Amino acid sequence: MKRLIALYFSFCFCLGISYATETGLHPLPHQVETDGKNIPLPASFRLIGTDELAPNTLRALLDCVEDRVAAKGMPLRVGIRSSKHVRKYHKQIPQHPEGYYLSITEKEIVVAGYDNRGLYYGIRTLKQWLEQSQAQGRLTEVAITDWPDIATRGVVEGFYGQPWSHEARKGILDFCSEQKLNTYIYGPKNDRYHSSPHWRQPYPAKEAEQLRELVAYAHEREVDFVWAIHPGRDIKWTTEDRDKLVDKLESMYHLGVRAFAVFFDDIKGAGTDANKQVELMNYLDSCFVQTKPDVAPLIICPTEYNRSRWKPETNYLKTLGNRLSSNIHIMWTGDRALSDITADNLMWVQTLFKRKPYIWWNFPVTDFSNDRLLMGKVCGIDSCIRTEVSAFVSNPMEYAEASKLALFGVADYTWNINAYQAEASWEEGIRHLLPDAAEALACFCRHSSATGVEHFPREESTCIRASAERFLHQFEETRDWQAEDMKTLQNEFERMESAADELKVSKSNPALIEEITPWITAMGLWARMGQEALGLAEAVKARDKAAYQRRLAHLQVLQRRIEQNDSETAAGAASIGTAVIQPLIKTIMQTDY
Ligand code: LTM
Repeated sequence: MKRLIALYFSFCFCLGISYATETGLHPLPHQVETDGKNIPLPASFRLIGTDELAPNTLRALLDCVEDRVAAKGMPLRVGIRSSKHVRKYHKQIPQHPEGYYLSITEKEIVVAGYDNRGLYYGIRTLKQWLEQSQAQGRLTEVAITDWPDIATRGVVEGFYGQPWSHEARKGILDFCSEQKLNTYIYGPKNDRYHSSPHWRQPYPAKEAEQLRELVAYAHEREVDFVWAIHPGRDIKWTTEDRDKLVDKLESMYHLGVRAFAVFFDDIKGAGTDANKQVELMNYLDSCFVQTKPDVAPLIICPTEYNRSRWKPETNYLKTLGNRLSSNIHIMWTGDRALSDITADNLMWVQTLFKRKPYIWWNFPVTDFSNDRLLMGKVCGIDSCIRTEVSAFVSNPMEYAEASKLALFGVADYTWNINAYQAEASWEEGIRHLLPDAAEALACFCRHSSATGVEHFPREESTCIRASAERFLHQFEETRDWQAEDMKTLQNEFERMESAADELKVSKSNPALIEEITPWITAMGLWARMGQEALGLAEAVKARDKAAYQRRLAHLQVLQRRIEQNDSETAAGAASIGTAVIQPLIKTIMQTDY
């Protein structure tokens, strides 16, 4: 008899990451049924239904079976709900856009999508299942019924600072496709053709060609590419500027773009006029979007894009809510720019917007302090987003590879909210990002997750926080401590030092290691500082002046090396361990002998 697999999760232990979901599939599917029966791994597949497949789906299928297609072999039947090839499975297909049914038995493999994208995602899941089976040397019978909780989910490249490179964007689109994120919004603030001064002009030939390639690349991977314009810094509310904006959108349409957004965030002056913004948006809707059958509904990022920016006296948000065409989406970041997404806030804004907000979540973005890497868990998003938002996109760091850890969590959460377990998803994301040194990366991430922003705190170094606090308190009061706390701290500093070494020689994701090398170096140095600082405390306790001076001198050398590493980092510094580790070490160093 079949049993429904419960998706089990482990808790994260400071000592390392282990376990994850029982299925190993990500994002977590909604229903996985298996009797645990193993069947032989097929050497080849006989494909049925390929005559009706959309090109992207066929490409995904061929990528999944690689060179194992043959006239004889395991039947692999594919189709969308209207296809004759999967008629028998019609009842099993979930009635959700982008949903799919996947079944593996000894007789045949079936992937049946509600629609094209559902079928594409089903094939993606099959690929994961087959890869896992290959690694384990056995294939297990299974039936998966699956669909996304949030219809529109993905990434908004909307940060200040160095925009992502063309290659980094392609990597993000690959990642979105694998993790079933269906939206990528292009809107880097420092692209002068997205914002001022050049938003009125078409892209120069080279950039235009790259964007054309990127749009096609996204399309092939079933990711909707949205191009955003940010005209509000110097827009004039004239027919001339309006026509220039339409011309620019038209030029992007010719590059293949079929979805558009207009951002009015972070501007002052004339551009902030709600009535003028509405008139422009409604004009774009009726005279551009509605005249093209293949263009998606518009998106606006308002000037008052969170509750702390709300000025009731201006009636700005009310005007948008009342006057914007009902099919235009309105973006929203929550209570503040950097914010959890709470039920209260979503209910509140809906009454003004007269529609569900399109969430722009500012995590893991670090443009407000890009000396940090936010490598912590995805948390703080109320589960009511399942019904109360029209979309959910996350604004990442300028470090594309490192951002994938948070995006992995966003993909997991927005796909299957009930099953989401922040810690387990974070662990799995780490394994996905750096399989050959996952434990070392977990150690790194544990100490690199504080935002430094009081109203948007994120946990850091939780595995030593209590010991560090107790240690400091007792040390300051009595020049003594509990042996257990000393041991915990020593162990963690040793682990950090060896994790830094391990990360530097890991091979499974060179792009990630290149991006985060300054922070890895910083972790290694702070780990050594930590060990020396504990030695300094011991010298104080033992009243050993010579040892104290030796330790202090070494700490000062290490401090200079950290400063040197900071000065060699493009961001100006590579900050790590800011919440617990640095305060601990600095306080010990400042203690009088
Ligand atoms: O969040 C929005 C709508 N605008 C800006 C972003 O461009 C920026 O990346 C984030 C984080 O600093 N904050 C904003 O206010």
